Amino acid sequence: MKTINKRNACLFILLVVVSVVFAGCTASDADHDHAMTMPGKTADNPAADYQPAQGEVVIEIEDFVFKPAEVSVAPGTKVTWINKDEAPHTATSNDKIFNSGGMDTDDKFSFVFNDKGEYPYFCALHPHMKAIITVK
Ligand SMILES: [Cu+2]
Repeated sequence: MKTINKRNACLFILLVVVSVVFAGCTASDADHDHAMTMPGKTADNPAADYQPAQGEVVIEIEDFVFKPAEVSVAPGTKVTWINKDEAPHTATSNDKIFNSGGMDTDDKFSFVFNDKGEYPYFCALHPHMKAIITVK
């Protein structure tokens, strides 16, 4: 009887240890999943702390580059630029259809593209920064 109790106690401790280890793993996995599925933090969304509306397209300005530089959208799509650089930038349409004006760090500018066509644009402060929106 005494032996069995000892054995049961050992099994119980083993079970507790296994449970704690398992729970620890599960908890950290859950945290990891949670971080990965938080809105605006998915890998293909460059704007980590911005939560775009459904169908909205986000273009991040980073390291003096529009990312992505070429975007195709359906008519009626809202496009939002976010400046992630320390330096100010603009999103300025070649054809003067839209112009963000100067955007400081984390500033945003949105434009809804209703008409099909090609909309090349650049940064008025750094004209070598070029990109294009295609609406089709
Ligand atoms: Cu710029």
